[in-house]
Amino acid sequence: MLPIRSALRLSSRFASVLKVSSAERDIILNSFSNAENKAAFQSLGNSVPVDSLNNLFAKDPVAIEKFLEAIMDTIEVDQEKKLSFAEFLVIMVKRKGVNGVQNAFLSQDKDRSGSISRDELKEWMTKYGHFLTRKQVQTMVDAVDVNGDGEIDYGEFLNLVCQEVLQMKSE
Ligand SMILES: [Ca+2]
Ligand SMILES: [Ca+2]
Repeated sequence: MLPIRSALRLSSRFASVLKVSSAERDIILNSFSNAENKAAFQSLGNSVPVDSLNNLFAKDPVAIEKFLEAIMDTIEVDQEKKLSFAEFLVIMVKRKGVNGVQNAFLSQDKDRSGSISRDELKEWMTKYGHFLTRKQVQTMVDAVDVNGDGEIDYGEFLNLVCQEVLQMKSE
């Protein structure tokens, strides 16, 4: 069972600026699919504002998939300790690859709207032992909802995994 508190860390634990090593920078840079995004990323420097990175990745979801595939082998997750929802997703990517995560995402999109609504997220979290109030669910969605439509789409979902990975690397 995962404690509620760890799920809620999602919204508060992410630093607003990430320190990125040169190796990680290269991986991220090589992930972007066009010169415009590459240039925009390069202009961010070595301390990357999370919001800026989010916005770039939101415009280029394929870049997140590439980035995750490239960086996953370098990630170690201590699976004995209690996991947050984001850490759980990272482990899923490690085990099943990015496609495995896409399937997991799609399987929770019950109404096939292409995104996870608050109710769908609430149900998903309940399955993993997180019983969340409406307000808690809203906080989680707000933390990853880049385009502000109140739901989590696949790009935003990948973004969440990506942020967690970068956070793990910088700890
Ligand atoms: Ca949906
Ligand atoms: Ca959204």
